[in-house]
Amino acid sequence: ELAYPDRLNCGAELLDATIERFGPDRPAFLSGTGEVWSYAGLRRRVDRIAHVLTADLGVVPGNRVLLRGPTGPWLAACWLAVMKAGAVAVTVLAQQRAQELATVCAMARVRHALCHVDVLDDLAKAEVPGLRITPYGGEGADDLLRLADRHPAPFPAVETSADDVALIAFTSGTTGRPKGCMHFHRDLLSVADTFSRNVLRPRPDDVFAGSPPLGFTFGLGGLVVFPLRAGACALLLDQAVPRRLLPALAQHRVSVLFTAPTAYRAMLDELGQGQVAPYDLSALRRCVSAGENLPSATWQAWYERTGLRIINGIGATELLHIFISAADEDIRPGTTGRVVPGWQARVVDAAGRPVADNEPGLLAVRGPVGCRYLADPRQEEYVRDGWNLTGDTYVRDPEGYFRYVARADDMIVSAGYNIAGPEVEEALLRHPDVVEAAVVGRPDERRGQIVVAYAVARAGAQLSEEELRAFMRAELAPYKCPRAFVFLPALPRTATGKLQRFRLRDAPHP
Ligand code: 3SK
Repeated sequence: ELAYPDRLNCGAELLDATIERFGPDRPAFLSGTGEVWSYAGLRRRVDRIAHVLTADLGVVPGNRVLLRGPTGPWLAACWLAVMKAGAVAVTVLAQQRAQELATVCAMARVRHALCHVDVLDDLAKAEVPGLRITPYGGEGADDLLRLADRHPAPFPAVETSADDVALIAFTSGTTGRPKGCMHFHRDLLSVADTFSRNVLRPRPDDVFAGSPPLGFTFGLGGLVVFPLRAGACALLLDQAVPRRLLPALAQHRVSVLFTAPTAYRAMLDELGQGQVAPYDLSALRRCVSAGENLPSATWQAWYERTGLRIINGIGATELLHIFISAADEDIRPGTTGRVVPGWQARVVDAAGRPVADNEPGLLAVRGPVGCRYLADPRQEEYVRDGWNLTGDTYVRDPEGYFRYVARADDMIVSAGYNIAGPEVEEALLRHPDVVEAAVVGRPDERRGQIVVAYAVARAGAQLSEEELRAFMRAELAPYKCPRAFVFLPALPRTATGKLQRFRLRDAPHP
């Protein structure tokens, strides 16, 4: 049971309390350009920005402040300053365009924005009424960092309540209609004190890195909240695409990696099959995968290539971070893991009744963080009887392991058979020349739906439809085998890397 005091500021806990516990001189953040920020240096910058927010910009507790910029120490410092100032951070992705930003700002009633100069244009074009934009990372006299230099540190954190809203994180899910998820100060600590403390088990000498952006709670947790809570250090890389991630992991002796299955596959491609690994990954001890289902073929290939056992997990923006996972000897490849201590999970039917073990049903979760949509009627669909319905179909086995079946709306019904798209995708990925795969149902007069496979072939491979069809026949029961195959150069994904199957379903039929 997690117990936090009524007065709690997560920014103060992550920074000031960590400094008290571990001292000020340890490294907190590294940047891709070789900067090293100690905890003391980070606090100095955070406190000065908090002074700018409150004294110069007139931000008061509860004001919503949009944060927009490339992943890096300054973006993380802005987030911590907003926390310490008692304001509410509204996080977005640097790739989001004017129209999307206008929607988010209107929904969250954003009045202030701290925006990196490189991505100012789209925010300016959004023409948000009454929005005051403060740029950072530029040369102007009005630049946040200039303004910050004029203020002294320290900044005493605003005494927020544990259940004051600290963060509004937007999710467009895989369907494209944004929802704002409100999270409290205590929520941000509780994900560190459940998944991170109990499953990941970081050490103060760890160096974290990864690809999810800080505007995605997977990245905010994995690259800011978890390392700071543990007194560890995070390498904050802009554009952490697999090609750049691997050399960075070696160069900075990264020990904890957060990324998604697609990136593990792309890194495997980069690592190749040779006897000698092209990058020294000897410091790496924890590899976390979430954001999407991790096929066992990917888990196995990573294990064979690196000797490291991927810690799979499922999380949600609605619930902030990971709630089912397993590490070390508890890992069962092909499953997501067991419920994280501090959380509860079960599999239910459409009426919310628990189904028997080994039966598929909807995943229902509850724990220290709950879904609180910002004025959205979809709240009633997500939360039923106090349980959060994540929209995933899962099976639980008698030993408490949860196995992913599909997103509830990704089940394909063909000639009366229920077919889980991810199972067919896993089979496609077992072909050595397939690097990415997606499977959707296409309406069909005779069968209701047919299975259509979309595949990305390895660069240079001569993979034909006939060969893939024959391969699939050897892998799966005939009713699950795709009836149509489409080769694409890349699959459609959200800015956070999630596969958008609806775009394949809605695309004109090949
Ligand atoms: O959306 C997800 O898949 C996710 C996974 C892990 C942690 C947080 C999130 C939002």
